[in-house]
Amino acid sequence: MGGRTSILGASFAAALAVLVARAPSASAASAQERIVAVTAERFKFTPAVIELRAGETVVLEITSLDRKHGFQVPDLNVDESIEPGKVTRVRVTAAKAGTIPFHCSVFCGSGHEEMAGEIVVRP
Ligand SMILES: [Cu+2]
Repeated sequence: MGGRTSILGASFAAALAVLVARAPSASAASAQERIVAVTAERFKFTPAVIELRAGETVVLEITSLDRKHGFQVPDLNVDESIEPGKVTRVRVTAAKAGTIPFHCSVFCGSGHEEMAGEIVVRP
């Protein structure tokens, strides 16, 4: 319904030609897109390693178990706030194999600096 999907071309890392489209919060994944549920809590993401195959599109459905966090993927120009009680969807399509780090971008306490993970793209 009037969904506006912005495509962010991300060629920041030369080895990783990756496209990310932020899914509007109202739009669910389409049939062929795999959904990966991700939780954020002090001071970790679960799963901390998100695996996908090159060329595959996944929709991350991120929820907080406690307080406000952030989901930032600098290489993909993604920085979403993760509000308690809401599902934040981030659509990721990875064209090439590689490792893409992500971390919490909202200070959430003494373990905030360790709140991080990786998207691992298999060939
Ligand atoms: Cu946090």
